Amino acid sequence: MIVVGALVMLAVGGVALAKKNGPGSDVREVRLVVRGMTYFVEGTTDPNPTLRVQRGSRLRVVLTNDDPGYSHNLIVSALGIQTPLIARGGSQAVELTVPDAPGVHAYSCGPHAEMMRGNIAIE
Ligand SMILES: [Cu+2]
Repeated sequence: MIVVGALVMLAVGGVALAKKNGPGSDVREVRLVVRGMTYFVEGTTDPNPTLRVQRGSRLRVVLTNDDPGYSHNLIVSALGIQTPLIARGGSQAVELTVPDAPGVHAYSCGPHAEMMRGNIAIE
């Protein structure tokens, strides 16, 4: 069950994650939007931001493609994430349990990894 809660700002340098509070629900959601061959956290302007997540937590990542003419995906090999390629206007969600081990891992877009890449920091 998912209950929409308040938007919570994490540590400085991190990103806004929507924390969903409710009975039996502690999933944090990060919403990524692709524009101009670049990942953004929805509602922010920091390109290819470092995504900060808590070890052992439940995480939902929603990727939306708002980039005319190009299909994109999201790959985080270390976390076993690989979405299908998404055409403009499409979106895909993945939900996972973050490993219970701090570390920094790369994320990227398969076809455009040279431009579309960043880090996910498990803290
Ligand atoms: Cu791409």
